[in-house]
Amino acid sequence: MTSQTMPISNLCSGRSMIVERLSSDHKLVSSDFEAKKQTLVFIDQSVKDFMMLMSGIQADVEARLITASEDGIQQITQILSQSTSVKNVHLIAHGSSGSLKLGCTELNIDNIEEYAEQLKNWSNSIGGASLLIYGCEVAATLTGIRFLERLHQLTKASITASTQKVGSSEQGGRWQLDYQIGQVSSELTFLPFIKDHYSGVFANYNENVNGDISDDPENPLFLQLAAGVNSLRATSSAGDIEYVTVNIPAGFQLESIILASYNSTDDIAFAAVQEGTTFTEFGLPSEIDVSRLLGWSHINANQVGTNVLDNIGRGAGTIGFTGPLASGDYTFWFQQTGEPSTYTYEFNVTPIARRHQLLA
Ligand SMILES: [Ca+2]
Ligand SMILES: [Ca+2]
Repeated sequence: MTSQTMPISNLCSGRSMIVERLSSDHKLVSSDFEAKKQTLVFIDQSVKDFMMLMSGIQADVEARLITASEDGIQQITQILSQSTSVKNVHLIAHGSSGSLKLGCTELNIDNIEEYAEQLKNWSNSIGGASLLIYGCEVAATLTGIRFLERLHQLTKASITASTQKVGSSEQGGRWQLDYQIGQVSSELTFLPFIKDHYSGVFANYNENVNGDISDDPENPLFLQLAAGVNSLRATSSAGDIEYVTVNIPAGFQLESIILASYNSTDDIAFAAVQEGTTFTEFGLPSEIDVSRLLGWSHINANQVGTNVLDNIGRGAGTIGFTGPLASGDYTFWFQQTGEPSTYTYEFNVTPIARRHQLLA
């Protein structure tokens, strides 16, 4: 099973108070949105520094936040239904080949027909207009092109997207979109300081697109986690190991790791974690010093849809932990020693200080 086939409701729970407040604050600022604004920008709350992006939008452009805890397609459909003179719509969200993460849903080649009615409604406001998709590699591979062609048929919008990473050049990204269906004239609507100072790229990690995750415990793949859902899709079998360092930014916590999919005939995969940017304990379980692990757990299909972070924290003989992981660097070791297994982990990052403040 892939994440595309997961019931959408699994991910759309727990409306975030802080996000709701940010969202409504922004609506107050932009309550003068009327027909005269012709460009509408949707920014998914899970992209890095989304508030910096919101603040970097040009004055003649309307920006709306897609909140992480709700169905993004529904949010966009609702806002577009109130917009009659839009000429350009920009979507800024995490992407991968033929896939866009919008709120708590992922719109992709496998589920686009489930959203066909809503996407057809978009054509009432953006039919003949331009849809600019700023998500990494959405147009990459034949899958990406098929996805965009179907999106074009349903929305009747001209579409432009990228075959490459989008965002900071320091992260290998670029701001120009290089794939186009129909005539698209609009430029990126950010103020110049965003291009100079924004440090993120709009990507999730998918081994099918981005390549095998590092087998070297001293040089793991590095992933900068952002607020919201960060997904990691990997395939491993005998001999293939995935080492990945994640950074949880200050002020945020890793609230959960949901096993979103697990495809294998073999149920003995596992996950382990240590603090820091390398993994020091590797080898057969009998050879490693388990007491140096922060935690570990077997991973199997029965855990799909559940939070495996809790299981990892209860690993026998480890340092152990309960509840969310605080900000900092952590290195994960994911492996399947038997049959080829494809799995997707979703790292859910939430703000801490503000949340405590709201609950107090
Ligand atoms: Ca690997
Ligand atoms: Ca792999």
